[in-house]
Amino acid sequence: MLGNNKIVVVLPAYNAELTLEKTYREIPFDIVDEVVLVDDASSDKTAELGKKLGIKHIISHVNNRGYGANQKSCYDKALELGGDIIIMLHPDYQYTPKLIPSMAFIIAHKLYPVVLGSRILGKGALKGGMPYYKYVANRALTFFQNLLMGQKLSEYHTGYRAFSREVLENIKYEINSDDFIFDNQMLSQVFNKGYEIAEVTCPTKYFDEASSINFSRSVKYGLGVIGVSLSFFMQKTGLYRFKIFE
Ligand SMILES: Nc1nc2c(ncn2[C@@H]2O[C@H](COP(=O)(O)OP(=O)(O)O)[C@@H](O)[C@H]2O)c(=O)[nH]1
Ligand SMILES: [Mg+2]
Repeated sequence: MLGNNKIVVVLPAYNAELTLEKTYREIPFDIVDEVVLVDDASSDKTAELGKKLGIKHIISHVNNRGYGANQKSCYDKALELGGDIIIMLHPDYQYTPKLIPSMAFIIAHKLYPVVLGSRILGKGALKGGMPYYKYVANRALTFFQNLLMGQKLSEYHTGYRAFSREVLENIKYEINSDDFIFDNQMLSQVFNKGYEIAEVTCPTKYFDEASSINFSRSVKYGLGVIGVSLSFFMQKTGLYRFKIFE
């Protein structure tokens, strides 16, 4: 708890057996109340390991439904558990759990209702081994998206995100894509509702188990980001109405 806020950490997992324990052990349990692990039909022993570690809330998808679908299960469960502050952390040990208190405090003190751990603030991304093409694409897509959405984030693509309960209750994340573009749709929904987003500098590590998205999936994601940005712009200017922004 932080004040009267129940803190729930959600771990959207896919083949995270090699990194789950390391990630889990660094979660600051002095303030974190509940951990939710959603296993998207991994081919390794992610769910079994979760049980062994003592994670109370484990949801196993019967079929592989995708990263967006995984997060839908995460947030549904976190809300059901009565979470006031919900923090999504990838169980691939790419982002440090040690930032959870900082992110949670910003929300608990009602400074901002959403906080992102940014790899682009500071010089962490390239130093941490982010592939150069991903870095350049990240910067270019972020520039384009800021322009069309009238915002000034350092990046829209981090996998480290904290939300207040109110935000999750007020955006329709359930109608978003089941694929990676879910993340980007969600941030555009947050901005569409007029919420502000804070960012904290976050170190990142790239190693084999922490990064599996290949070039062609990245291209698909990049095109999706352009689509989301254009949709937001058209919605705001009244040119068209999109379901995700209703
Ligand atoms: N549910 C689900 N998650 C996936 C799938 N592929 C990757 N992920 C997860 O999506 C997140 C981001 O993928 P990752 O390969 O780490 O991307 P990168 O770190 O940005 O290069 C990680 O938490 C992965 O476990 C999938 O097919 N289904
Ligand atoms: Mg990763």
